[in-house]
Amino acid sequence: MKRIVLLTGAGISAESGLGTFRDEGGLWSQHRIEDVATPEGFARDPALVHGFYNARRAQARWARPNPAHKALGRLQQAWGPETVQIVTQNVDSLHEAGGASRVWHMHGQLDRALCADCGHRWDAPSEMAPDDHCPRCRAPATRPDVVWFGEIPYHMVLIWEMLRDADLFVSIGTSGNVYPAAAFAQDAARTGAQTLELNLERSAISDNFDNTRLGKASDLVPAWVDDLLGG
Ligand code: BV8
Repeated sequence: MKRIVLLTGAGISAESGLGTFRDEGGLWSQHRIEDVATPEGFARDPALVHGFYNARRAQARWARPNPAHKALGRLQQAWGPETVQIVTQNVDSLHEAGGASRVWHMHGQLDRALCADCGHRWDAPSEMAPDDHCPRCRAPATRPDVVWFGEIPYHMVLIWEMLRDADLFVSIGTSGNVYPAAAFAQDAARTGAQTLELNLERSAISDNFDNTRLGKASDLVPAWVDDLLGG
């Protein structure tokens, strides 16, 4: 069985109603990255950043997995999480809701909270605020458990090992603007993986793939999974 590593981005959740970042009207057209997705922005105005993530957490609560999430869940259930590794840049939980049993959230998760003082993690409340206290150490140092620009993504050593051992790397719904995720196709190809991109339009990294298929994730991904599973 091939070892498949999948990387997903905001585009796989677009048809579930969650905004992407860099498309027309996307999140980065409504907010400056420096203000809401950096540690410096959080230090400057924690209420603004909590408000940004509270709004996304509320929106994500109503979102439902689309056929692309469900197809990847079907594939991971059929071939197992060791053979089908799902790495996502997304902080929503739609892969899990779509049936995936193991997902590596390299940029963290909306529904988790982190204490910047003691490192404790817990399920985030629907609304977080600057004067919340850590349930373990009681410090007023709580933050969303997401990876901001300038911070080190989660699970990187494991992800690079998976890319090294992959037979196939598939990128779905990402513009390829954010590193280190944007380099994963090259990382995997360096040690012999085939690479496939499934995206609505050509991305900043399309030239790094053996094949690129353009279209909506909810069309492309189920068709690709059905092909793999023999229809
Ligand atoms: C790090 C927080 C060191 C959570 C996010 C100069 C050069 C290279 C790199 C850098 C540089 N200067 C700084 C850096 C590093 C920096 C970076 O890459 N900056 C960029 C802007 C140049 N990266 C970092 O700081 C990272 N940390 O490098 O640490 C290190 C690394 C490894 C080991 C040790 C040390 C941390 C990056 C994490 C930042 N946090 N988010 C949150 O709020 O969500 S990033 C943010 O962008 C989200 O996580 C998002 O997932 C991610 C990527 O965006 P996409 O998912 O691709 O979304 P986008 O809107 O861009 O694109 C959507 C795509 O979907 C489009 O192509 C569209 O066509 C397509 N689409 C739309 N609809 C559909 C669709 N496709 C299919 N179907 C559809 N229906």
